Amino acid sequence: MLEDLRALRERLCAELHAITSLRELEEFRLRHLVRRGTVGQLRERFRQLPAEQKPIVGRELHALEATIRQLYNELRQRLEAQAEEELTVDLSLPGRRAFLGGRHPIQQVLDEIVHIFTRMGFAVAEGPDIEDDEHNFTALNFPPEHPARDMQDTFFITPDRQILLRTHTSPVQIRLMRALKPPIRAIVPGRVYRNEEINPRSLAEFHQVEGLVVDRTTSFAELKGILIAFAQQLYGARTEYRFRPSFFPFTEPSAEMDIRCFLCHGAGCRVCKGNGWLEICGCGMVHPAVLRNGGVDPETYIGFAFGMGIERIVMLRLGLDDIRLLYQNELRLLRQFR
Ligand code: 2NM
Repeated sequence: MLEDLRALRERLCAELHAITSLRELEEFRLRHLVRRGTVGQLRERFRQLPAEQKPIVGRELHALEATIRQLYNELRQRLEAQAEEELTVDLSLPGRRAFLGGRHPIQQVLDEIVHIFTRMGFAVAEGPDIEDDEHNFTALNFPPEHPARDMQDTFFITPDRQILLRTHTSPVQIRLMRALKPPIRAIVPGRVYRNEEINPRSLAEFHQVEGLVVDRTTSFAELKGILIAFAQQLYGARTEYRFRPSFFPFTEPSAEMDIRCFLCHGAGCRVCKGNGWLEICGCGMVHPAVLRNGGVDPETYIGFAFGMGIERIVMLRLGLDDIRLLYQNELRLLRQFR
């Protein structure tokens, strides 16, 4: 039996040596280390030995069992530690990129316009969205019965129609003239409100940038020069333009600036509605009555002003055919224009 025990020790050691998983190790335990297993059967044989053989064989059997159990326990600890390591995070894997968002297309165009004008020496001014009739209409030379003062066009806040949501950023220009001594050279970006039907081309809330220059010596020629420089920076250095006579209550004379349609280059298309030109900006020399209402002497000072809608520029640039797309916070759209 001593020979058998030595052979068995060799075999079990070799088996343990070949084991690489906890599953195989458990199979080893069930095969050899339980009462009905190999070791259990050896004990059974040991009991039936003649008494004089028992001391020697007993010592050998005990040594075999102790050795195998120790090897078994060491291997088990090692495999368990290894399994745990496999479950933990692999820090060397690349991370998942976070979506950081970005500036809204309207804000991007606003920022770009503000940048072009600040490089030409303009300051940036802002004012309240809630205004009174005096700043929004009266001081700007709108007559009492002007259609803009109609409920259909303006959101009034008080029943007497004295407090309202500004319909343009021009009331800020009145505030500027009253607060500052000329020369004044400022642009006013901001949100404006009009009681309009909501459809693919118009919303009741939108954005404008207006500009105001007041100085002793300025001119319609300087107004044109500034708007041409602006248009060629925003739309491209070779952009063609034209000025057409127009009318606004707060400027005289007044004009509208058009640029060549960049889609059809004048041939006529869907974007320019067939006439080859895109209307981008209104402008004019500030009416003497408006200068006076702003506390500026029209005998000493000359002013010019201009204004443009931002959403229209964004739509032309991005090729959108529905203004409402800009206000749906639709990430599939916004992600394309970061
Ligand atoms: C426009 C077109 C023409 C304008 C006039 C003034 C003010 F206050 F100085 F009189 N601010 N903005 C103006 C002139 C705005 O927007 C289409």
